[in-house]
Amino acid sequence: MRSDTVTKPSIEMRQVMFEAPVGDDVYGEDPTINQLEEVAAELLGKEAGIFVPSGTMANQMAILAHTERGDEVFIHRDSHVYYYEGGAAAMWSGTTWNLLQGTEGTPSGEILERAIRPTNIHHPRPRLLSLENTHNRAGGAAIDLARMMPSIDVARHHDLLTHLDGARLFNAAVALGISVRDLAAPFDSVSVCLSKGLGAPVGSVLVGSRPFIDRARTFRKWLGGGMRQAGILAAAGLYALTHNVEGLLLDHQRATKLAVALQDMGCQVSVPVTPTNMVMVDLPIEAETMIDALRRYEIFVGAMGTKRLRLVTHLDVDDAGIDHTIGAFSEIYETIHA
Ligand code: TLP
Repeated sequence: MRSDTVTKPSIEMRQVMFEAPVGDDVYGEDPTINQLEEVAAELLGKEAGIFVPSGTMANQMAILAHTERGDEVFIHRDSHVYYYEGGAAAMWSGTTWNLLQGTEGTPSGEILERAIRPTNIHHPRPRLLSLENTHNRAGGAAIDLARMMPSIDVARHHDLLTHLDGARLFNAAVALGISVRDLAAPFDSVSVCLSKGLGAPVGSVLVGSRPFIDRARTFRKWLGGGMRQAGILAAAGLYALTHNVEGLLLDHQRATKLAVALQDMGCQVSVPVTPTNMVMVDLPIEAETMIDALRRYEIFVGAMGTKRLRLVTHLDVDDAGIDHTIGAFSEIYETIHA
């Protein structure tokens, strides 16, 4: 339960990977990659898509393709792009970053409005707003359009472009009961991951307008992300998009069952407005101590702060796994309180 990135490809997924027609994608000749890029773009309501090895690379390419050196990027201080990607997008693009606040990783229109300075030789050119859905550090919070739109409207008013880190956009769509296409609609570009809850071993897709994707393709090459017969991987992504979206609901239900059981035994669980497949637990002890204790039960979880744990449900966590985790927490908490 460290992450939904740990899923192993199923036998059926491996079978389609085995059978995938392939070619050299740097020449644009891999039929399976071409198909995945078309399917993803269509699904997300954009003109074109590009297959990349990771969500991190997709976000870096988006920021590179939207900006010029010296431009200003507006982003929440808890966003994955800022917090967990080594500062890479700022480093490659030479942009300056304005870090925003806001509940569940989402700045309000007012917060963004206050952060944008007037056009003036002293200020960088305000250029890009980057948001995230679901929001990882906000505990997998799915953010509906009503909460996304105020800052997007402000961004548009100031001629800013918009990017969405939609690593788990399918989780958001399932939790909110709205299509990924609708959630993606207000954004100029969207990155989605196939290798998280959707269960593919590798891969993300970045979508946007045709000229934007053409430009992003150059940056993928720069970053070393031009792969060759990677249709084997794209086949897993296509399988994931066809077979593994509906099942996300089960992951969410299991996360809720876990959250409720932990709350009932007195654990401090922080629950987002619209939760998905993550459970954040604030502990009375150091997270590392709890991680070691859970490891003895063969339960693997990660820290999201010195005293905060993150547990993530996914395809490879079943009901028995949830029950086992609840039992382990109960025993460990008894010893803490003894
Ligand atoms: N997140 C990972 C870790 O890096 C924290 C995880 O286990 O959750 N955007 C978001 C919102 C993400 O959560 C992640 C991965 C990425 C981008 C990056 O994806 P990859 O790992 O494919 O580069």
